[in-house]
Amino acid sequence: MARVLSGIQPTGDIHLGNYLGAVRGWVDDQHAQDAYFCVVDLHALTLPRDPAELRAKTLETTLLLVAAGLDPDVCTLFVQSHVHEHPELSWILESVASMGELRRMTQFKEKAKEGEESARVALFTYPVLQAADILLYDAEQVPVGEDQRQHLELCRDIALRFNHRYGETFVVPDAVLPKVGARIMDLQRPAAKMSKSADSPQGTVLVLDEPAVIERKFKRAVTDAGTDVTFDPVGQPGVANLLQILGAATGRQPAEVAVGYDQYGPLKADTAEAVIELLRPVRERYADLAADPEAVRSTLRQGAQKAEAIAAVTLARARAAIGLLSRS
Ligand code: AQP
Repeated sequence: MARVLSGIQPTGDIHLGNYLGAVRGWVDDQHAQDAYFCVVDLHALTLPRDPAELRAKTLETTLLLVAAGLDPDVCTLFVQSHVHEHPELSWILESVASMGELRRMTQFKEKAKEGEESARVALFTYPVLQAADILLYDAEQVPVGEDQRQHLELCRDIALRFNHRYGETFVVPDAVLPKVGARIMDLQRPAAKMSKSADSPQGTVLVLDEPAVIERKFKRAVTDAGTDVTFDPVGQPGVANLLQILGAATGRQPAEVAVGYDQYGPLKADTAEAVIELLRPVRERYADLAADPEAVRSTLRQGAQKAEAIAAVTLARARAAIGLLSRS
C-alpha cells in the first residue's frame, strides 16, 4: 500500500477545480492507499488574511472534505499547524534549497503582484514548507492538480539533494495527476485556472453553490467565436473547458464528449446538470456536518496525533542526518 499525502489551503471556498483536480481523487485514494490529507493553514499566511476568517475557513474546509467523502476513520485528516514538525522540518530544508530555484516558481511570480519587495517572505519560501509537508510522511505519491507540478519537482529536487549530501533520509515522491480535470479553467476567463483567490465569482463554481447558481454560471460561461464543438484547448479554450468538466464529471475523455454536440447551448446545459448531480450529495452532507462541527473537530485532534507520530520520526531522522545534537 503506497503512502499518499496531499493538502488544501483554507483560503476561500472550495471550487470545482479543487474538487475535480484533487479532492475527488483523494476520496478514492483513501481506500486503496495509506492516505494523509491536511488543511494547510500555515500556507494561508503567505498572503494577508483576517484571523477570524482564517480560523473559520480552516474548520469549513475540513467539514467540506469530510462531506466530499474523506472518512477520518479510514484516512488521516489533520490541520497542518497542529503538527509542529512541519515548520521545523521546513527550516532544515531551507538550508538545502536555493534562492534561485525558489525565484523560478511561477506561483510566486503570479502572487507577488505588488512586487517582490513588499511580498511576504513566507510567500517566497512556501514551496519549501510544502516539501516538508510531503517529506515528513515518507509519501510516495502526491495527488494534485496540474498547477502544483512545479512545486512537486522542487520537493523532489530538495529530497534528492538532502539525501545526496547527508545520506538516505527522505522518500522521493511522485506527483499523481488525474487523467481528466487536472486543470479546470475559470468559466469567465478560460485562459486562467479556476481559483479560490481570483476575483471572478461568476467564473468560479463553488462546491456548495445552489443548483440554480451553478446553472446560471454555466449558462453565462464564455465560449469561443465559431460554432463547432471540438476539443481544442488552444483554439477554443472556453469550449474545451466545458468538455473537460463534463468529461471529468461523467468519466469520459473530453474529445469523446465533443462528438455528441454541435451547439454550445446543449453542451452548457448538460455540463451544468452533470455538475449539479455530482455536487448535490456533497452539499447535502455538508449541511448535516455543519450542524455539529464539534464532531469533526474531535476527529482533527485524533488526526493530528496520528500524523505527529509519523512526522516526529522523520524529523528526528533529518535532524540527526544534518548534524543537530539530540536533547537526550
Ligand atoms: N483550477 C484547478 N483545476 C484543477 N485542480 C486545481 N487545484 C486548484 N485549482 C485547480 C488543486 O486543488 C488542490 C488544492 O489547492 P490549494 O487550495 O491548496 O491550492 P491552489 O492551487 O492555490 O488553489 P486555488 O484554488 O488556486 O487557491 P488560491 O487562489 O488561494 O491559490 C491542489 O492539488 C491543486 O492542484
